[in-house]
Amino acid sequence: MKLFIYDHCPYCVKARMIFGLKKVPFEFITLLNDDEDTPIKMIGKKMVPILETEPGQFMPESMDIVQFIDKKFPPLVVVEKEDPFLLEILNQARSAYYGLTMPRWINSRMEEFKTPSARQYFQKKKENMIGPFSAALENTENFKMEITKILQVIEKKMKEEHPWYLGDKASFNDFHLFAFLRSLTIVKDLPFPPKLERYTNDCADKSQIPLSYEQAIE
Ligand SMILES: N[C@@H](CCC(=O)N[C@@H](CS)C(=O)NCC(=O)O)C(=O)O
Repeated sequence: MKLFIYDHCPYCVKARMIFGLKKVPFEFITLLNDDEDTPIKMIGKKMVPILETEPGQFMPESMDIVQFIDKKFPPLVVVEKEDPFLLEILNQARSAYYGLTMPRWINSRMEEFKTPSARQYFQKKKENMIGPFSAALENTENFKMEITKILQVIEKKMKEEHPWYLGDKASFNDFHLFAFLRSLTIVKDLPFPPKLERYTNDCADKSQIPLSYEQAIE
């Protein structure tokens, strides 16, 4: 099976995670960020992740992909539960989260940004959403403070002895939370509280998705 992704994309992280957790072999293909034709031909819009379930058959939507792969390769490993509190917290983090990550992603070594036109495409599109990247970079310290507070709130919800957000089994929460945390590893000097740091490293190992610490940007 082929999974079409961008490396930075948190939704793609959710889809990649289930393959890693279940050790299901797959090929992932990183599209250039300004390649509109490939995804539009597959699913009618420019959006990833996209899973090619059979040759010529395409499935969009990260959490649909998670459920599809979990069911296709038993036993089930994911509890289909979401904590409304976590969803709310992640939602509150949105502007600081994108303000920190988006202007850094285009300067990373991620494959979807390897051409100047791919970087320009992303910048133009996302600046319409969050405003100028230069202003976001200037606001780094404030965004970091906001995210730090949010990480501390999440840290309090994490139980030391449990590997997953809800306990012993992975749930939808872990897909949302790990995708969020992995994105933030592109930000240099944004320390995670200890339980969350262990959780992030564990999820990365278990799902075989590299973090971005090595290419973190100030
Ligand atoms: N609901 C979708 C959202 C996917 C999504 O928003 N993907 C972003 C990348 S993170 C995308 O492809 N946006 C189009 C673009 O960036 O041009 C899912 O969960 O898969």
